[in-house]
Amino acid sequence: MTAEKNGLFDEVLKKLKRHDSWVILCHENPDGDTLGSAFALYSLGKREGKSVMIVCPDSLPDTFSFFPHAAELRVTKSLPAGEVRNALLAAVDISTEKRTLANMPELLSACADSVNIDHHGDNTMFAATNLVVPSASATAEIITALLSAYGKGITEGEASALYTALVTDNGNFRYNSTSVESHGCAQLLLEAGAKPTEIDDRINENMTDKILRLWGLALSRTELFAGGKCALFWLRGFEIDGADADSNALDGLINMLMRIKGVKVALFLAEKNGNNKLSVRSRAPYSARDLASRFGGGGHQNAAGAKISGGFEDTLASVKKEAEKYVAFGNTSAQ
Ligand SMILES: [Mn+2]
Repeated sequence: MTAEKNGLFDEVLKKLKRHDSWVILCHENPDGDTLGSAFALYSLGKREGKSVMIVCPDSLPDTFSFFPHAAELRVTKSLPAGEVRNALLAAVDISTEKRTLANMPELLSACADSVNIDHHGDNTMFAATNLVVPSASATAEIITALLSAYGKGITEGEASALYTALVTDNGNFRYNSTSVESHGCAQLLLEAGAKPTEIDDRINENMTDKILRLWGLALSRTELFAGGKCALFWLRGFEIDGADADSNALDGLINMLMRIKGVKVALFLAEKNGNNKLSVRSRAPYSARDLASRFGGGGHQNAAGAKISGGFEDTLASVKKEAEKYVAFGNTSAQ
């Protein structure tokens, strides 16, 4: 598996074995990958009798409440430095220290040691050891390899969490990140007891009618521009709140835009807590990451996002304008 070929794989494995205390971090607005990968690691730590903590700045979406030890997630925006003093800080699926606890600089210097386990190509390499494998379709591939190499097996609960993480990040093996290694990882997880149909029922066939109607509202606003290469829709904060949407209720919605024939760049603007969250998807030759970076964001080549402050209407107009320019001029700076 690719992850094992990374020169830092063994170093991370040694650090996990050496430290008796792990503080595992997830990213904000947590998705299946950060949570499934982190809970699998947390469960291994528990089995090994380590002192483990799993921390996320935002709460656990209901969909993932079947993960092992799900009720033990500590939801907080920051941690007292004293709580990490003797611990290995393990960041899971976090591309930048800005996407997790607010006092990361303090925690990184206070902790006994730190590892950063991730697959984002634009990872800022903020930890002491940065095991970043951009070819992995999910951080779950790296965590699965670590658990296998650790030598204590993978439980059925861990396999279910990791399989969820894997398929939510690679779109059920549809995205171009899907590789031989993704399927190799799935094989290991199925052998360890993961049940694809049960997991799919939990994560994809589990929507409330309110959320389905919210998706419908967004879909009804679909707008094509830039000669049909760009597609966009949007949702206001009160609409999202009115549907009791939690942080993953809108996951996958943007992909509906990519189903339109000829669309190369999809954009979804959602208002959240007075801020604007932009999601971007792309097909070659366009880069979602490049476009998101124009708004201070980042992510993967074909799936990225940005947080944009300012009024909703103005932000929507500037997103459209910037996307139009980007598609017209591509990666050149000719604007
Ligand atoms: Mn991921």
